Amino acid sequence: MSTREVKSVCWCGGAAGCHGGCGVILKVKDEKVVKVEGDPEFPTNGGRLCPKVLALTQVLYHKDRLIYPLKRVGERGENKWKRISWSEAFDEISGKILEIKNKYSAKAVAIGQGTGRIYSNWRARLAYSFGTPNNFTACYICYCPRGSALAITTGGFLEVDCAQFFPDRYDDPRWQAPKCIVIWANEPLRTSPDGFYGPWIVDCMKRGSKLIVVDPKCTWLASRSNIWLQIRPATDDALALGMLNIIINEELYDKEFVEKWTYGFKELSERVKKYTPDLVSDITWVPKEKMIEAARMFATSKPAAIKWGVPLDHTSNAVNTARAIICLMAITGNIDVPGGNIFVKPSFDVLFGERPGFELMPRDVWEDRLGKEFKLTSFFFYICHLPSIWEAILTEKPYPVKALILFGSNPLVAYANPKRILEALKKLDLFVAIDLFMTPTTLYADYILPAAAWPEFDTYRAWWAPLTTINKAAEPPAGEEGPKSDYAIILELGRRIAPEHWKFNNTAEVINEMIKGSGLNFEELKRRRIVWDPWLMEYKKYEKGLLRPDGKPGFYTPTGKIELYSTICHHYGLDPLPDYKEPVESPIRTPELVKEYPLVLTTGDRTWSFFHSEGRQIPWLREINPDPVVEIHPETAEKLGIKDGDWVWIESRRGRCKQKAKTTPLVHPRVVHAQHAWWFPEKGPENLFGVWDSNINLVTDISEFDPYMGTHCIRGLLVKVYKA
Ligand SMILES: Nc1nc2c(c(=O)[nH]1)N[C@H]1C(S)=C(S)[C@@H](COP(=O)(O)OP(=O)(O)OC[C@H]3O[C@@H](n4cnc5c(=O)[nH]c(N)nc54)[C@H](O)[C@@H]3O)O[C@H]1N2
Ligand SMILES: Nc1nc2c(c(=O)[nH]1)N[C@H]1C(S)=C(S)[C@@H](COP(=O)(O)OP(=O)(O)OC[C@H]3O[C@@H](n4cnc5c(=O)[nH]c(N)nc54)[C@H](O)[C@@H]3O)O[C@H]1N2
Ligand SMILES: [Mo]
Repeated sequence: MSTREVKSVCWCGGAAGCHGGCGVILKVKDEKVVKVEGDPEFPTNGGRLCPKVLALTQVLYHKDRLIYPLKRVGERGENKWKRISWSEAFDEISGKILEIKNKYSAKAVAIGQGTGRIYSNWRARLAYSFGTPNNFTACYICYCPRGSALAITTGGFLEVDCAQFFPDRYDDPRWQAPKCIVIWANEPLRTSPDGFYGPWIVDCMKRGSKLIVVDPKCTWLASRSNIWLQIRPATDDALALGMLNIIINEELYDKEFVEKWTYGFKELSERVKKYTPDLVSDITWVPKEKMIEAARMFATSKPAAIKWGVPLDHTSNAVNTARAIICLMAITGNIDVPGGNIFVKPSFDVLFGERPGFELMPRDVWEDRLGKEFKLTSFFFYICHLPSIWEAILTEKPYPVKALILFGSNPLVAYANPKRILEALKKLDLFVAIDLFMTPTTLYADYILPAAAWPEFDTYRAWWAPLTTINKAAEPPAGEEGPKSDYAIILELGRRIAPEHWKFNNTAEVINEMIKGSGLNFEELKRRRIVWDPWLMEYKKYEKGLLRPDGKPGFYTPTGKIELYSTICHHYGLDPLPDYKEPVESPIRTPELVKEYPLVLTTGDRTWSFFHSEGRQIPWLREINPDPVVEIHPETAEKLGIKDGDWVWIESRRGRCKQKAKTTPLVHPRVVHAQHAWWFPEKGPENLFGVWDSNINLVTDISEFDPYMGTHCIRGLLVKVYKA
């Protein structure tokens, strides 16, 4: 048979879960994908692809891929399974869920996932429609803190304007390249996070954008920046407040914008007074002169934009850090202007319309979600607080949680304090995992349902992007009996556990319902391939009445202005102004620990080849990054008697793990960068796939929570490193 081509857009279920949305051409032969190429005509990536997508065929047809539904027959973790049919699986699982609901309540069933994925909204709808407020995602430590800070401060979401919403991109006359881009705690080239395709930054540099990079490491972008601020991990809050101090003192802010469109400037000015360049330099290790230079350059280059990253969410002061950075965008008048930080949303609101189902959730039940004390989990994302679930399982406080329905997540490697998480998994009455591969986490499930990968089903994408279709190119292995899309799994479970809300005959009907805001059905959309939302092409939407449901000019906040002083926080009794807090242990907060633990740890800088814990069994990807790597400065290594390539222990007060030292002058002499989410498929289930060997989350902290959001420090902690 000849080879046919299917044009599509890649996403998760196949080692490339990042959120960029690249156009691809899939070559299909005998109902199998045999090759993937970048689509040169697709406006997002223009033909470029990363190694994770290029390895697609090794993922789809890997010998270890889960093919059939499995039911546990041995002890938890013993790896003894029985193959069952899909209908047995759905009936047994839903029967048990309903039993638990009857015995306890719907709250005793937690339904959630890891990072944001293709099916996020349907999956959340499953939880709401069933009646449990315990809808969780990794989002509580990823984007949600920054997103909620945006929501309460500006009423919407902001992203750097790289002409991504114009069909003719950089050639559109309405667009202007940012004169300055601050890359703050982000490595977009490797990560393309949150609907943003990282290489656009390089496209802008070619069009004149100058860079300021805030990163403890000299990244590729830092090495090409005008100013690189080599910050101590987890002190970004202090730096942002210090830059606000300089910009306000030197009167470099946009007076007209501040006057007309912001609320609480006076209070903010008072708050940042104490964050003098000298103090902030002592806190952050950033030389005072460089900080002043960066503040001046950012404030006087117009337009300027800030591209931020997830390390900002990884402290116990995440929301305030984000709010301080949003204040920088706002007081310099860079909001929603060409080349600034522009308002974004899913095209045609296809994700935020009626369908996601929060309206199905009774308010009093919602108010009883786990971790309800973290008020900002209830803005836009409507999630509960994941660490509170583990505690509720173990302590039955404030009420018991007996069942966990877990889509696409590997908590035993991805989250802090994993040994406690394991105790929680073992205590469940029902644990269902939906995944493509057996992992340390799925090993403890009662049922494992095999998920299809993105080339194996039809769906769509609209995350801060034009509306596009993701097109089925091939059957999953084993056809009908084999993996099903998460959509199909959700629909089948929904039909059984919340039938009144899942009256769809098939997934195609649900998709049409979800995209109806575009005025198209899936088949029409597929023919168009890409549909641009005119709302996303407008600038200064706040002047045009495009941001508020009442159609009035202004922002969708209680005061109608950008709230530098947050009335919502005030209402909740939380500090309405951003402030600084040291990480839970640090040279400043716990100086007594420095003697034993002299180095500052940051974790999780993304690699080219892996998406979190995925890809370790994929030959092409593992070849690029065969071992877990901790980066350490050559002088520090020498003092510790460590040579490049040595296995070393990284140890905090909480635990230790082993990684391979890579000496590099690109990191700060007092900072080490450790990779996260390591496990070793080749070590086998009998050794729990080596889940405790190199797992940096044995070292990270969960003892102190951000009062707004419940984040905690997985960066900026104190450690010692020694030869193993
Ligand atoms: N290849 C790949 N891509 C991914 C992912 C993946 O696992 N692999 N994961 C996806 C997900 S879910 C996310 S959230 C995003 C995250 O993607 P990013 O936001 O880019 O986050 P990181 O790669 O963790 O870190 C970015 C940079 O922050 C620096 N850094 C570390 N600690 C600090 C700090 O305390 N302060 C400052 N200023 N800088 C710091 C690091 O040196 C690194 O250069 O990537 C997404 N894309
Ligand atoms: N120390 C430290 N820890 C961190 C971070 C850090 O920087 N440092 N980063 C944190 C962040 S930002 C995040 S988002 C979390 C991520 O945490 P998780 O989302 O829990 O981590 P993943 O490894 O992405 O888990 C993914 C599992 O989902 C499966 N999967 C992939 N695609 C699909 C799909 O389409 N359907 C289904 N059903 N399964 C799928 C994969 O096979 C894999 O087993 O980790 C966090 N953990
Ligand atoms: Mo993330």
